Amino acid sequence: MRLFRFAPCLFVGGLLLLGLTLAPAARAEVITSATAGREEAVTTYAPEVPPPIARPYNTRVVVKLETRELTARLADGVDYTFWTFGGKVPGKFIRVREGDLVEFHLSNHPSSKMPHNIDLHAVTGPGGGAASSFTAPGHTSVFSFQPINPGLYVYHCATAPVGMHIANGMYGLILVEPKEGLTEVDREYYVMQSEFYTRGLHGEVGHQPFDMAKALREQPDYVVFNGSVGALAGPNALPAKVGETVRLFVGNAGPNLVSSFHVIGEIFDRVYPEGGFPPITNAQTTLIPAGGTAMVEFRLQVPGTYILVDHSIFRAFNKGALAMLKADGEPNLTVYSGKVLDEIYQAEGAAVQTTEAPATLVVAKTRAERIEYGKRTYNQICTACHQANGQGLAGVFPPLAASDFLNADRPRAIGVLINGLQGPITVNGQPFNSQMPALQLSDEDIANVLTFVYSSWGNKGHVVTPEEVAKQRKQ
Ligand code: HEC
Ligand SMILES: [Cu+2]
Repeated sequence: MRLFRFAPCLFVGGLLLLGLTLAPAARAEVITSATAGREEAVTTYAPEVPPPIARPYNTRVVVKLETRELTARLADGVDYTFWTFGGKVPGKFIRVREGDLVEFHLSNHPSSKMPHNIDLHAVTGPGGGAASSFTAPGHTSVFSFQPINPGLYVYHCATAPVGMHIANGMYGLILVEPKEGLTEVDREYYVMQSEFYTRGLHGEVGHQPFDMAKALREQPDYVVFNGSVGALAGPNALPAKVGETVRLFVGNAGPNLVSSFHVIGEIFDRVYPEGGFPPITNAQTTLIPAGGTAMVEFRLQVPGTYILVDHSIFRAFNKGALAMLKADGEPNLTVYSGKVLDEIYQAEGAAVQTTEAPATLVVAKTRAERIEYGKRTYNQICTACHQANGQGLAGVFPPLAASDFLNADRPRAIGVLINGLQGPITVNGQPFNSQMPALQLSDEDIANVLTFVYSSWGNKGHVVTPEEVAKQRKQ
């Protein structure tokens, strides 16, 4: 039965390839004649994933993807000119069934400056489709392939200079569902790691061009999930509920780095290493090669915010490789008492103490700018511990919102930001005895972030200046 349905597809596939060399009228006819058993693929932008494939047979699946070059946000205050599959980074998620016949249409938007193509790792054949899909601006290429091996695969542009096309954002994932399907889960999400090499340092504001020298040295300024710093953090955290099972389709585009993918506070019940089969069980961190994938599954037993990181940890806390999954639901105090903290503390606690001020990247000219830049620093660095609205975390991180400790003594607060803080303190009547690391912020950054904190959440509204911080640093 299956074979019977499938055989005409192969035949039509052959015709299609042949059709490409024919005149336009003949080509149109060949493609329409294939409409029996033909459907258009559902494709989605990250973090969404197309629904599981319900049909128990193979068919011809039409995938249409458009390459586009556009300028968008890489981090707060930082723009980058991305080259994309589908207008966003990462490119659209494609889902097909093992044994289907994929009719691939790659269109390059007329406004593009570059030709582009696609190499899908799910393709068996030289170049993974690259040569057949080489497409000039304002053109469309069509080719077909049969995804023979089930698994989760990376696709990327492979037009020279290949590294540059990938570095600029040209990648995505294609899932080849096994014939028997994947196990049922409550939620599926699409997460893809990649690096960006910018002329300016991490956080330097304005439009940042690609830096080839840094790419060659493999020293990215940004390592991110889903194309920008914070794409999956704070209000963009992935939602879930306690009791649900979650499957993450995780890709690593590189172009250079290997990812040590980890979810802080979760253990992967199952990992499909390298996006293949069968799964392994009970893994904490999974290695995802550049140009590779993993599928990870876990059940949520405890509510809270789970932080997705590349456990090469400076990438997470200093370069952007940090995403969040927020699980709502009832606490389970047996599984987790709420008193013990995961690795954020250890990793950050390992920071080296220093009294030297690092270079300043942005200089605020007005109080409003100080607050704006300070808010960015807060969201990048402080939220992980003091939480989004400065409410802190009972017993672990003191509140910054309406904090009597903060408001009572400004030089002392500046000192906390310069040197970190350790030992017992009392904030708003609650005792804390843990450690805040020295965060190596510049005088300007400390002035900005404290001005922001002082102007927020019921605090007293002081403006802190870099001069004041410099004076404090000398003591
Ligand atoms: C890695 C977690 C962590 C990060 C990141 C962090 N802090 Fe803290 N912070 C702490 C802890 C823990 C304490 C309490 C230390 C103690 O118990 O002695 C603290 C104490 C403080 C205090 C004094 C107590 C209070 O509530 O007023 C201030 C002010 C403060 N932090 C500001 C900041 C700011 C601003 C940032 C971002 C630039 C920041 N912290 C980043 C963990 C952190
Ligand atoms: Cu390209």
